[in-house]
Amino acid sequence: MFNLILFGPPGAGKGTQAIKIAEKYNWKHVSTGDILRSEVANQTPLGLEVKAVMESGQLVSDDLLVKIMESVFTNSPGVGGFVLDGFPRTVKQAQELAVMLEKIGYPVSLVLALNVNEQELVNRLLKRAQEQGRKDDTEEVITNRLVQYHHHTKPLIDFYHKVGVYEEVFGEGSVDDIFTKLTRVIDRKKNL
Ligand code: B4P
Repeated sequence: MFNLILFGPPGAGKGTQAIKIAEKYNWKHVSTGDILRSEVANQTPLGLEVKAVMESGQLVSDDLLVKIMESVFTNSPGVGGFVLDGFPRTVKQAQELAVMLEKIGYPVSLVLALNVNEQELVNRLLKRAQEQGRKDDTEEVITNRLVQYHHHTKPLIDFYHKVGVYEEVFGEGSVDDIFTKLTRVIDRKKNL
C-alpha cells in the first residue's frame, strides 16, 4: 500500500493535484477540507460545530480530525493506496497518523510538497473566491489561513524530513506540468 501525503500551504494546488493522482494510480483521495465542507453543507452536528472555525480560517481541532481519519481508515478495506490532501496539518495530527497507519501496517510512503510563492497563493484563492464564493477565500481569512499554516503546519516539513520521506516540487506553472513532475517522484518512490 502506498500512503502519499500531498503537502503545502492553502492554495498550493493540493486538491487539484490529489484528484489527478488518485485517478492515475487508483488510490483513495481523502480531502479533510472536502469532508468538513460537506458536513457544514449538510448541517450535521459536526458541521455546525466546525462552521465558524472554518469560516475564520482557523484549524479545526486535532481531536475531531483524528476521529474523522480513524473512520476513513476503518471504512476503506482493500484500498491500494491513499492520497491524503490537507491532513495532517499539525505535528499532533502527524503523530496520530503514524499510530493509525501502524495499525494497518503501512507507514507514510512519501510527503510531496507543492512549493508556491505567497503572492501567487493569495492570487489563486482570490480568483477562486470570484468563481466559487467559498466563505474562507476572502482576503482577511486567506491571511489568517497563511498565518495558521506558518504557525501550525510548516513544522511538519522538519518532522517528515527527519522521517526521511519529504520531497518538494515547484508548484507554479500549468496543472499538467506540475502533475508530470509529481508523478515522476511518485514513480521513483514506488519502484524503490
Ligand atoms: P482545504 O480544503 O484543505 O483548503 P486549501 O488548503 O485552500 O486547498 P488546496 O491547497 O487544496 O487548494 P486547491 O488545490 O483547491 O482546507 C480548508 C479548511 O478546512 C482549513 O482552513 C481548515 O479550517 C479546515 N481543515 C481541513 N483539514 C484540516 C486539518 N487536517 N486540520 C484542521 N483543520 C482542517 O487550489 C486552490 C486554487 O488554486 C483553486 O482555485 C485551483 O483551481 C487553483 N490552482 C491549482 N493549481 C493551480 C495552478 N497550477 N495554477 C494556477 N491555479 C491553480
